[in-house]
Amino acid sequence: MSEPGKTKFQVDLRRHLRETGVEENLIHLICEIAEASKYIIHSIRTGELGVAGTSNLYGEQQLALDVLADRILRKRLDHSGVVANMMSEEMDQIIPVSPDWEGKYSVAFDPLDGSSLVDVNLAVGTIVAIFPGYNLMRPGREQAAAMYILYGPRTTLVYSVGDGVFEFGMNNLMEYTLLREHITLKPKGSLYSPGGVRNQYTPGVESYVSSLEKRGVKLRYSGGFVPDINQVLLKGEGIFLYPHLKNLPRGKLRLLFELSPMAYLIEQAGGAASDGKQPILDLMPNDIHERAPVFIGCKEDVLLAEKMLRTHEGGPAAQPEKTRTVKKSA
Ligand code: AFP
Repeated sequence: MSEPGKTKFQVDLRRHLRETGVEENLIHLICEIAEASKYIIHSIRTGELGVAGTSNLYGEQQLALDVLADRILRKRLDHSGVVANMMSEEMDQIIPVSPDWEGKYSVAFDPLDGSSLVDVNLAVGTIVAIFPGYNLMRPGREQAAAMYILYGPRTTLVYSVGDGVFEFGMNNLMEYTLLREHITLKPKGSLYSPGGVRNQYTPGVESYVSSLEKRGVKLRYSGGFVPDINQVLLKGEGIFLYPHLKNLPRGKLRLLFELSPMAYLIEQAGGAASDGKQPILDLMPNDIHERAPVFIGCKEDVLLAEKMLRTHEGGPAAQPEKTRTVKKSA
């Protein structure tokens, strides 16, 4: 990871996006989301922690902060002028914004992932998937961009538009300035974040986690997807898993606005993200709130998980690397 020079270090988000040739509407969208984060920070620091009284479609009590963060982002996206459709974890349907979708983007977001951690003062985040055009129900590989904002001891923003992963930090003027560029993961890590309750692990997952422990890999798990993924990304190593469980066969995390954006960022950093059988980014969502198991982080650690699940739980054998037959030109 190259340490940016002094001038690069002072580059703010909009200037960086311009200088890297990102399309104008996408620049505007990413910057609008960055702006919204300032109001979300304010609501976290000062907001009521009480329950909003409403509940989302999972029957979970919506914390006032969840609802507030959702409203802040929806309003920003609504008025941005560059959004066709949007979808939030807190909503039960896709929200149309503009029928004229040409040159616009559709956004799926988790406004405040891990919100239940705020009242114990742990880090939380906003996760955003950005697709070109009007259609959100497509594999994550088709994203135009993915980003997250981490509200921790420092507020940081990580994004990719498909040309590497970049981290920005919020300075005392509440501007995001460049901290790291082209963040990359090692092939194998020495930390793991095992989600779910251990006695609900299936045989394949149990043997995988035991193999990590035998290897002396350190356990690091905060209960927040954003800080836990951020740790893997910025330490340049590690694996996060929230697997299929005996009591949760599809795992816990949502494909559209949690797994797809994070898988996009981790793959851009040279890592991998799988549901245990295939890349997360190749999954076609059938339902807006579809969940999927996830193994995400260093590529070798993810491939080992897939191998152990095949051994212990069956499933499609690994396809031999297709040898490309080059047609001889006539
Ligand atoms: P909440 O948004 O309901 O707090 O859940 C957070 C989360 O979806 C994700 O951020 C964590 O990785 C995962 O749940 C933690 O789940 P467990 O509490 O079951 O470990």
